[in-house]
Amino acid sequence: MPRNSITLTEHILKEEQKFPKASGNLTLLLTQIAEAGKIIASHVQNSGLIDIEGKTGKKNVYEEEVKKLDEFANDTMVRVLTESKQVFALASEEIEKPFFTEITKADYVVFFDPLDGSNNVDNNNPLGTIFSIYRKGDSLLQKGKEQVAAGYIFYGSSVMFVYSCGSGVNGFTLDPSVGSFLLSHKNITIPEQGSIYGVNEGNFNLFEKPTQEFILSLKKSKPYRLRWGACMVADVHRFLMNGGVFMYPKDKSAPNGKLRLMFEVNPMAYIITKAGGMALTTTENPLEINPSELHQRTPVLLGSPHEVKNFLKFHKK
Ligand code: FBP
Repeated sequence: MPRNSITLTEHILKEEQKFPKASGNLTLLLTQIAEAGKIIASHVQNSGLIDIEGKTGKKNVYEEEVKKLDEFANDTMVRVLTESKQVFALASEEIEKPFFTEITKADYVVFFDPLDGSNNVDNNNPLGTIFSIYRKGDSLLQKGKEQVAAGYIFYGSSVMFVYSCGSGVNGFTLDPSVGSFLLSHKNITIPEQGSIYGVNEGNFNLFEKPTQEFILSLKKSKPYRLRWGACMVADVHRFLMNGGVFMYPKDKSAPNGKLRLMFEVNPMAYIITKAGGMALTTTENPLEINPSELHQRTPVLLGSPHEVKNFLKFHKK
């Protein structure tokens, strides 16, 4: 295939040159995360052929069963981030406590969900890795708006690396014949309005009344259709590209929702807002939340401005 697209590394280096004082450390960190994504992708795509399916018999901090692929993805991210020498501390959704690398001169703190979409492991449905990068500060936990970069690797029909360093969102597709991520979706902008919505409708009867009324309003107004892949990376990528709204609201059994602020909601809200979309917890901007716990959960709704503003109207009535 003629290589008329620039590689991820070339793109990041070009972006870095816009900042004369840039040290190149963030470039190295991002390219290493992409390398980890390639390693995880190769195991995800061969998981039926190598002994990496099934459960480890262990439980994570949320008392969820840890799959072999979860553990492999986590170990890969920890190893690659540590070896990059750019990470002062790292925190994984799969590990209870943060890990300080003892590289005291390193500038960055990285939060990551090594394998998002655990319900899709072992049944060949989409999976992802989510990462969120902060400059180290006085506290490990910072507001999501302080992120210096965030993104995800999407293990779907193709493998994509989607990220932002604050000025625009760009998507790269892995060319397996070259082994590089090539620029395929330049400066992604979310449509102002969409025609799909994503939510686990199985929880409908547990949602707050305004949330139920919002969802019913989407069903009434043609042509909204429901799309739910049970993998935040895959679902949010769909809304980033096509417009519409992704929801994991609070409900009677989960008053703080299911998804984690530091590992899932902040990075995905960062991407969606840098692409011109909006994000809410229920009525607040998740990127403004002052985190109190590493593994805290938050309700989340994000996507096109039209739908997000409409949701807010139902909750402000
Ligand atoms: P994991 O971190 O355990 O994968 O849970 C997060 C997640 O899989 C999201 O990726 C997805 O949006 C959501 O849970 C699906 O939840 P449900 O199983 O209720 O549809």
